[in-house]
Amino acid sequence: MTYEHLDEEARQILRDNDRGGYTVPTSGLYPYQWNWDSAFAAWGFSTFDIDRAWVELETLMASQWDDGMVPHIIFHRVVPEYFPGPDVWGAGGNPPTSGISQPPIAATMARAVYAADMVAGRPRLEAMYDGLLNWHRWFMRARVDDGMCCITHPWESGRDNAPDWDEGMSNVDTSGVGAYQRRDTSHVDNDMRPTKEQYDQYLALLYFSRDCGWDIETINRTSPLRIADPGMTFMLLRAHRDLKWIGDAFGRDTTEIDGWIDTMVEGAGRLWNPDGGYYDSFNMRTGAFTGTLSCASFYCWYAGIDDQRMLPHLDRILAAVKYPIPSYDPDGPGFDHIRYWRGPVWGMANSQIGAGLTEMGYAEHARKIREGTRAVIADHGFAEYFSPVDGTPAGGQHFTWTAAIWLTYAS
Ligand code: 2M8
Repeated sequence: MTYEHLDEEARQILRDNDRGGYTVPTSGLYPYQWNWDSAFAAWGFSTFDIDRAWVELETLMASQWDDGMVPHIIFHRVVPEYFPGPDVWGAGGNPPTSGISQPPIAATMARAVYAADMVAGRPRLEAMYDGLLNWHRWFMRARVDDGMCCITHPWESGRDNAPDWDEGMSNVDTSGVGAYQRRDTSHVDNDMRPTKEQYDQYLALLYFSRDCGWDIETINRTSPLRIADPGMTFMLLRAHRDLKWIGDAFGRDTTEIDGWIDTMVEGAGRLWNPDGGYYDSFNMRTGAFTGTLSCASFYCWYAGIDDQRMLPHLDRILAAVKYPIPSYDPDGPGFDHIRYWRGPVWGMANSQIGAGLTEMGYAEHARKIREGTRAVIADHGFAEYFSPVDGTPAGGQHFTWTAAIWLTYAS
């Protein structure tokens, strides 16, 4: 079966969501530049407009903070459709930005874009290297404890309302949050989004870090939330490996990155929950695993860790759902097939897990995931996410990263 019409639709989505130098995830619901969405967008653009692919990454890196952080949202043109906007974040910047980061996949995607443009792209990749290195250095200083990458806000993980954060978030004091007007639920059904209680917690945490003046040391010491996330850990480890590859290609000394890789391979091992028998999140404040098997648990292969112990979980889950891979274990107590990061399928996560499986030689598993990703998009369109049970398209439509991974991975 050919999907030429869908290839063209996917390209059109990227063009439609292009705001000139950066791509919004979808109009209305997410009207700004998001960090890891942009990296996926660059990968998608690399299949048909290589210059535009580089520009996407260059625009992202242009908003890097002096301390090395690359923010999770860049508010290029302030609009009323999204809350919380730059006034709430109070994090400064020109254009203004949020005060946290997001999964650092830009080095991985820069390498992928370069693979499509190895001659003309060489100086553009080289120009990006120092910024990426500084960002990774920031992560090692600000977020990595004992080799595990921690989040200080669920928004930093990209898996906003994953059950991983439930217990940690229940300790966040929301009494000072006050009244506010959410915008997301005016674009999307309530039952596909985080709850009001979770939004209160997101805001309370945001205010907490803002009141710390976004100072890393103060936040590290005092934030009520600090959870080591297998998703962030595996993606950062993967990105370190890709950054090292880039550095080596330009004859840079990559000894520092080698050290990070060693540290994080060890740290990743600490995220193995022996009771559950899977990679798990770990609450640094309580010293306990969160007991959550999620799509992030399957990122081990993507990080270059060949761990066969995760395969039985994958087999069980592949057999349990119509479309792989649910963002949270369908047998878990917090599973909800339609509510955002508590169960739905995310095509971009599949592309990462699938890449890891392919690289580790698990071709049959990789094939199933790719075919399932192709089927859910072909059957239900370019939605933000989908029910793993029946494919119901959910969240925003005409979605950038779904279009991007269609072009690069699923079609
Ligand atoms: C979602 O997160 C934003 C906050 O960052 C939101 O709900 O307002 C997440 O799915 C995140 O991973 C993603 O980058 C963002 C834009 O697609 O939306």
